[in-house]
This record gives sequence, C-alpha cells and structure tokens, in this order.
Amino acid sequence: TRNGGAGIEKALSNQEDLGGDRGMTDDIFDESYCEKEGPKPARRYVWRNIILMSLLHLGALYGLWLIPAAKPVTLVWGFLCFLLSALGITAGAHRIWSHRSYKASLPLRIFLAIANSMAFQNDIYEWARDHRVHHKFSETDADPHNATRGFFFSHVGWLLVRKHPDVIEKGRKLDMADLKADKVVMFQRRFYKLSVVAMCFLFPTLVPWCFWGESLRNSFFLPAILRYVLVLNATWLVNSAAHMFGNRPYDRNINPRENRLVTFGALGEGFHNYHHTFPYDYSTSEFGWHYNFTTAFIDLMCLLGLASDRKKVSKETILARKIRTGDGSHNG
Ligand code: ST9
Ligand code: ZN
Ligand code: ZN
Repeated sequence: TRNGGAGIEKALSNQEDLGGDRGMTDDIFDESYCEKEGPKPARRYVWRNIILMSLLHLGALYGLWLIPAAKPVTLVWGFLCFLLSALGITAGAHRIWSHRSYKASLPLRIFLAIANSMAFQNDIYEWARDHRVHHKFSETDADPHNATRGFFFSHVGWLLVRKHPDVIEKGRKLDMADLKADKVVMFQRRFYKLSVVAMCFLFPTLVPWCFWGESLRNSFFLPAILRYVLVLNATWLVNSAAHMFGNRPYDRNINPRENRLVTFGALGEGFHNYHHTFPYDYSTSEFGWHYNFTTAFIDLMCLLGLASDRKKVSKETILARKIRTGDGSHNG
C-alpha cells in the first residue's frame, strides 16, 4: 500500500503524522477508494469556458506585446499585484483554508480573502473543497485535476469540461464544517462576483490610470489581464508539471514531484512530493525560506502577532519517511 508502515513514523512523533490536531484530516490520501468499473463517462465540453479562457489568454499575449510601451512603475505595480494575488492562493486558500496548516487572525484572514478575490480562482470554499478531494483521492476519477489524464487536462482542461461524477460524489462527503464556520470564507463566497470585478479587474487597472497617468489600455492589459493569466498558469503548473517532472525524495510511490521551476513561479508551492506526503506542514517543504516566499510571509505574520500555531513535521519523521519510501535522490 502507498502508506504502509506509517506506524513507524507515528511512534516517532505521535500527533504530527496525520496532522490530526488541525481539526480536519480530509486532505489525507484515502486508499480505500476504488474507481468504478466500466467505461468512463463521456467528456462534455463547456464551450463558454473554452471561449472565455481563449480570449483571456489572447488578452495576455496582447499584454506581453504592450510591455515596452508601459511606464516602468506600471510593471512594478503589475508585479506587486502578482505577489498579492498569489499570496491569496498560497498563504490563504491553500495553506490556511484547504489544509489548516497554521492559524490566522481575523485581520489577516480578511486581507487574504481580498487577495484571494484578486486571484479569481473560484471562491475560497470551492477552491478548498476541490483541493481536499485532490489530496484525498489524488490521481483517481475523484481528483478534479487527475494528472493521469495528461498534462493539458491537469493544467487547464479540467476547467473546460464537466467534472467526473465521482469528484462531486466524494466532494459532498468531505468535512467542510471548519470553512462553513469561518465568517470570512462565507462572506467572500456570498459576494464573490462583486469582489472579483473589484479586486481582479478594477483595482489593478484604476491605480496606474489614476495615480501616474498610465493609459487605460496598458493599465488593463498588464496589471489586470496579463498578471491574472500569469498567476493562473503558475498555479496550474503545480497540478500539471509538478505532478510529472521532478524527484520524489519522500515518496516514490506517488506522482507529485519536487519541481524547482514550479516552486519559483508559485512562491514555494512546487515541493509537491513533500506536500502530498505531509499536507499539513505549513511550509509545504522541509527547507524553510529557501525558494519559499509564502513561508517567509507566514513567518513574518507570526512575528507581527497576526498568525500562530504553524504545523511543522519534525526532521526525524521526514528522515524516517525518506528512508522508508523515498527515491533516494536526497542522499547524494
Ligand atoms: C482556477 C482554479 O483556476 C485553480 C485551482 C488550482 C488548484 C491548484 C492546487 C495546487 C496546490 C497549491 C499551489 C498554489 C500555487 C499558487 C501559485 C500562485 C503564483 N465537491 O462546478 P460545477 C458541486 S478557477 C462537492 O458546475 P460541472 C457544485 O457545488 C479559474 N461538490 O460542476 C454544484 O452543486 P450544486 C476561473 C462539488 O457542471 C455541482 O457540483 N474559474 C464539487 O461539472 C456542479 O458544480 C473558472 O474557470 C466538489 N469538489 O462544471 C470556472 N465540485 O448544483 C471553472 C462541484 O448543488 N469552473 N460540486 O450547487 C466551472 O466552470 C465548472 O466548475 C466546470 C465544471 C465547468 C469546471
Ligand atoms: Zn497535487
Ligand atoms: Zn495542498
């Protein structure tokens, strides 16, 4: 079995093995699930999404073309918007709300929910539900971006077709009580569309236009459209490339891998073999701030008293796991 012998690690570190003290464990891989026999349901295209995604990417290409015509300060602003919206995904939707890997105070959660709307990747509740089934039923029919269906499907294709019924069936059984009880998450869900219009499109466009007289065209196609598409693709690469290319020092029996290029673009989220092995670690890596802007951000928030209770896997547990199931790539 994929997790055979976990008892050894448990003996080394009672609690932390399943991260049980987070109040949820529905991101732990479930070996008992079996895909249904028989032919797979037919692929059903969602043409509205296909057209909108294509237009969005054409807009981003136009944005690339406009870069030389933009004021440098507009490019700096676009980069800031990239960081902010990326943190709304990494530090927010991913590390707090999907995995409960640390605790955030109300002001920090409000900040991250706003940043999350700027990233426009579905509301936090929907993102976290899809992400929990991704971990629990990784690379099966019940995984929304099942990487065994290929690079394109796990990258963006899954957003362009109807979901496999098992995703929805299994997703409905997840424990989402913690998110339902989080007023910030529920508020963002209720006003999601409005918040996306304001934060993903209006705010990034209006700042350069009002404050330093950038043209409306550059303001819209660079910090709004191009930045949005870059954050989307950096995120999607975790599902596609980091499930296909790289080493597996922690668990050679699973597909997720350590991918340095993805880690760099995704602010520390490419240590994906580690992350699927220890999904409750707030750093998604054993190496702290190394290539991991998100971890540095969370540590800073703790220093400021805005976050606490970071879950970390002990060095002994990591070492025991590497020896037991790793591919040996860290031994050199
Ligand atoms: C986007 C998301 O881009 C990206 C997520 C990436 C995740 C990455 C993770 C990697 C690790 C973290 C690294 C971060 C790195 C960040 C780096 C940053 C630099 N459970 O959805 P419907 C229900 S979004 C339970 O319509 P269809 C649902 O509630 C981009 N239930 O399914 C509904 O029920 P009801 C922008 C579920 O019809 C019913 O099922 N957004 C679940 O198959 C139908 O739901 C888009 O492009 C579940 N898991 O359509 C929009 N799922 O009727 C994309 C669904 O009762 N979405 N249900 O309300 C869609 O248009 C559609 O969802 C669809 C599927 C066409 C894809
Ligand atoms: Zn994954
Ligand atoms: Zn995760």
